[in-house]
Amino acid sequence: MKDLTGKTIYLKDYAPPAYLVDEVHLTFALAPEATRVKSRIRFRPNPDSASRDFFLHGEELTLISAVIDGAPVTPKITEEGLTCPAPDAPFTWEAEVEIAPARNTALEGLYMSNGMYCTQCEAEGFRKITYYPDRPDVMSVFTVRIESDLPVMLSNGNPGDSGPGFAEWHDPWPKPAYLFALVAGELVNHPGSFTTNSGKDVELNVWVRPGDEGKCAFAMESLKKSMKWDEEVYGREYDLDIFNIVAVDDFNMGAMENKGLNIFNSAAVLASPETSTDANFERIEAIIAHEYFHNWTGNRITCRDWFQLCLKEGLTVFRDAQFTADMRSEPVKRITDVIDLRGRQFREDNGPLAHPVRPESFVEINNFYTATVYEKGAEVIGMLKRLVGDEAYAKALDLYFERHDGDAATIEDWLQVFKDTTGRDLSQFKLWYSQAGTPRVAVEETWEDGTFTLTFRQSTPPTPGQPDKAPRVIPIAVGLLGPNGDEVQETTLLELTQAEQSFTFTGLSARPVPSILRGFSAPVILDRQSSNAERAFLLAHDTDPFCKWEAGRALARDVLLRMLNDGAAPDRDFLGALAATLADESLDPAFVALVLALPSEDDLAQAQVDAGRVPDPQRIHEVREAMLDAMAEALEAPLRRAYDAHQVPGPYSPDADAAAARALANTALMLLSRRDGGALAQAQYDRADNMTQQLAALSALLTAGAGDDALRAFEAQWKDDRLVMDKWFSLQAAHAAPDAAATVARLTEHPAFTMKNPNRFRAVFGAFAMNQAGFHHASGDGYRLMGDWLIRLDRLNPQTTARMCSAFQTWRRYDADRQDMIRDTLRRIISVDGLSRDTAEMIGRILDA
Ligand code: 0A1
Ligand code: ZN
Repeated sequence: MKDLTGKTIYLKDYAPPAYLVDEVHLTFALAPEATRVKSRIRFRPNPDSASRDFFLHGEELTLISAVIDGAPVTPKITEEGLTCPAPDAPFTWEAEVEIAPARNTALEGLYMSNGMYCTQCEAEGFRKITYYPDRPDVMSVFTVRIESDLPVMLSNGNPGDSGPGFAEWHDPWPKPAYLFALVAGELVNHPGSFTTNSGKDVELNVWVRPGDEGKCAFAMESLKKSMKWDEEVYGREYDLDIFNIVAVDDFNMGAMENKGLNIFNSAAVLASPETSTDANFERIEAIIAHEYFHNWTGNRITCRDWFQLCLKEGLTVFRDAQFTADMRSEPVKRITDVIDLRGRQFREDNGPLAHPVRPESFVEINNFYTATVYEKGAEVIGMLKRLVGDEAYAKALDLYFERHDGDAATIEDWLQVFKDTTGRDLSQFKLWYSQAGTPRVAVEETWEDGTFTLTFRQSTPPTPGQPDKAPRVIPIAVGLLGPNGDEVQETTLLELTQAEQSFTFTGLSARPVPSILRGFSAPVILDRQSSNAERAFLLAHDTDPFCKWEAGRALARDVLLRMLNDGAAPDRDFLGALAATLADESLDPAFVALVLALPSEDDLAQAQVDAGRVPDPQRIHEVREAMLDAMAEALEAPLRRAYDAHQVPGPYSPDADAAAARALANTALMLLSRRDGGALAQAQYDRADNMTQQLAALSALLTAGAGDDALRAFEAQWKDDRLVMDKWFSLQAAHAAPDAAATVARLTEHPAFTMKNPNRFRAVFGAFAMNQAGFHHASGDGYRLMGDWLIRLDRLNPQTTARMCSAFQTWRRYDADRQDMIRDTLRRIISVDGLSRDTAEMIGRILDA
């Protein structure tokens, strides 16, 4: 394969910067096609570096002038930046460059979205704004002046002078360039305020396009809750006079934690009962919290280099998960996080894109904002907390904040505070940061003379570049149940450190049933031979909500696999266990809904691969559908009762209890609609006054084959709301049908389809990639269509294209025909002239491994 992937950067090559920056002054004269950026930067030689090579990053910039200490200079310019002789003493650099935000479709650097100027600088976007040492270990104080006729002009920090045609901002806290932000446009704000624990008043604003001001209240409340929570739980206060959030429609990710000026994908901030589902509300609350929490874990303590990305992301995801658990239901949050982890991170860890939580090399850092860095990174923190205990965790965090405030830190720094707090040797634990792959833990049990023994064996399969793996420390939370279902051993933490290790429990009067990996205490795959009777027993009796749900899930997987592999009929005992769960009124309805949800088609495909089979996506779809039909038939009466009993009266509220009731009612509706031709769903559709009810009804109508009218009505009602129309697109692309590729092709011809908006592109192609039977249809039409569109998108937006390439990461699990067709598509993409470095790296990795 020809090498299109460009230069590889290695962690081991880290070298400190030659020059540090004390102060930056930036002046922006905004114009869509020709924005002028003037910079005045105070540099000083870094005493910790022997190098005096003066290099500034810069890409796609037109240099107008450059001056050092008042004297014009002529730097040498390459595609990556500039070099220039510089004094071995403090000096002032002044430069002016020109950029064209209106032509920036990559949405990195300074760009325009619906007439509004905005920036995205993480990870390496600042170099598209001006020449600068664009690396996170260079932290500086920024002062910004914006010149334009637009009414609202924002940047980081606190507001300074402003007047007609200009606004100034000053951020007193040193920060790396990736946290720089600028916004200018015709915006309106939803104001609020917060008084910190030490009595400081902070002005809060959510800025949106005119017309969206009615959708800001929930984000504002979420922000205040986050600020309070971080004070109460982590002792962290906000540190500026003002905190601004801005919603933009065109954004590659969810949101960005720029200091004092968070920029959000509008999908992650705008909320109203009519236009947002319960899941949207929960996600918005979590993302607002995530970005806010970054103020301490990311901004005040940042990363030394991009290999340390998990230092801020793993910790911040862990903190936002704790927050959601506190605001809502802890068990439900844990179970949904595990479903997500398995669906995205385990899948990544098991294929050609596998990489350690702290990668050791990359070509394009934007390709490493992954489920592994974020979600597995958060799991690693959860394990550390479990191993050292809550109290030591709290102490270690206090020490982390005290010791590293203002630093650009590393994973070594992070682990050192735990070592210093607890005296614990964390060298084996550190393997979680360096070894890729999901450990498999096999467990066997014996019962002899009143002694119960659990023997664990761990192993991690090879991953790209890492053939052999050493045993890790794996915290395994275990409880034991007696034959009558009572707990005879409460949760205890076993520390597995060897390849093979046994633990015994004595003093038991009868052979217990073990409940293993409680709370999903480690991100591993547990292999345990168990009977379905025992699984049903655990589903009925386990006191640990995660293991209780997991028992039901294992049961479902087993009966589905027997249907797939042996042509078995839907299992009566399984249906009985579901009926018992439905009848148990002591359970949280959200939990019941999770038990009723079957493993995804992708999960089943992976389960088949694990059993040495080649998955047939079409057949998996049919079998899963047959099981859903059987559930609808066997459980009709209790489902109907659950549906009726969980209608939420009164005006819509997004709180956890109301959302839980709707989750169960809508799960019941999906099943009931398989048998009534969609009558109940149509009735719900017609009376729905909120998006959760409306969308669930529309989806149920599609399942019932009776959704055409509702789809038209929905489009007519919501054609002017971009975020709601994304749902309309995505529901159709996700709906499995033999001609799914044709449906998707038709959707791309809809006047509202556009490649320029990442949300819209993902609504169609992201949903299609999740539609296993449609995307992997034997004709190969799905692969070709996806390939065509990724090639087109790459010219506009490399980042989003590269992320979408992961649709192909499981390709080696399929039959030879499908593999050939996918390989052809991947080769077609990688041979495109001028393909981006982002996409080239992704396709190269997917093909090579
Ligand atoms: N740091 C942000 C995520 C983010 C990363 C990269 C971006 O552009 C390439 C944008 C946002 C977060 O964790 O929320
Ligand atoms: Zn983050």
